[in-house]
Amino acid sequence: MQSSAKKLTLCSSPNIAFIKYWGKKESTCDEDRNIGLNPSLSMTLSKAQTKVTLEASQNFEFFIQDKIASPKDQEKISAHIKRIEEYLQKKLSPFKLSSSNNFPTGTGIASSASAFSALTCAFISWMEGNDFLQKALQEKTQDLANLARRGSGSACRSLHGPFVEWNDRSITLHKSNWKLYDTILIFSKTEKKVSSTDGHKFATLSPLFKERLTKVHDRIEKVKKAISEKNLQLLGPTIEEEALEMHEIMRNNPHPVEYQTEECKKFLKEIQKISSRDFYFTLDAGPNVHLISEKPIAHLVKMLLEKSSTHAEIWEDEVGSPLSSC
Ligand code: 2P0
Repeated sequence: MQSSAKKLTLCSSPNIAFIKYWGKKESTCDEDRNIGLNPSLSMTLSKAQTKVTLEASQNFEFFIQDKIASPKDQEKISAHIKRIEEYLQKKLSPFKLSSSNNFPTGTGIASSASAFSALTCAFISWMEGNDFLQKALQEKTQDLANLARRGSGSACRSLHGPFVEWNDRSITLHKSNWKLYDTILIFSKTEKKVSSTDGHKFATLSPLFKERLTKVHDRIEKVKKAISEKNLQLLGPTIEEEALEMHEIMRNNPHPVEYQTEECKKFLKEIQKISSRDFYFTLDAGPNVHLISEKPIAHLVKMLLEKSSTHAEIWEDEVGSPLSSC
């Protein structure tokens, strides 16, 4: 992180959920926004990043990917500024905000998580300085998680790493030096047709949703055990089951949504044919496949793409800590 009186730059990475936040509690006030109906657990990435720069200005100005933010995004950012002002009990002095991702946005790499994690930290640091922010991340962990969560639920898991569990209004950090890689196959860069916010609402309407809630607890325990034992053979099948179930809930729904493209489905079929694997897939709300492994596998992935006659851009990422230097 770099900062001076006039300018501050800060980066945060997305996270990939091993156990998904998909379906949220109803809320009647901002404090209750974006609370999952079940606990979730994710791995924070490191190479994909949202970079936020704040520079002193006469007025608040917001730019995303070098363009003036849309009215909808302006509204979301303004609401977040208000949350931070309420928390710090002071008005933020005006700034020009520039936010940019170094990875494709809205395609299944969770850009809202890294964006609202970065914004939360940047706004706090803008007013109180980096030392205050670093201390708050350690000593006011839950306060900051709840602020980020109100911007976008999954953002509370991007404030820390390497593995973060989120349950209702609190997060638990799972420290580990397990080196995991996430090789992301970008089958489509088209923005998804149904936003996550709508997807969350639809999820609870699926006839499969109630049963899912009975299974999540066991799965999360398996994932925690796998992390503590560095046991990929336990982690892998659990996260695959979880990802496939989430996509089934999306399809089997009064508002059916198919996030997977034909190429994505074809590729998934191809890898499921492999009898013993040392890499496992998970999916976000999009057509892109995240392959989790203990070593880099881009060379193998290229061969598998050829074998299944599918095409995808490859993004090689790995487990990381949050707020890494930009
Ligand atoms: C997750 N996703 O756990 C799940 C899996 C997508 C699929 O969290 O409405 O962008 O801003 O709270 O955090 C995407 O949902 O939704 C998400 P909001 P968010 O990562």
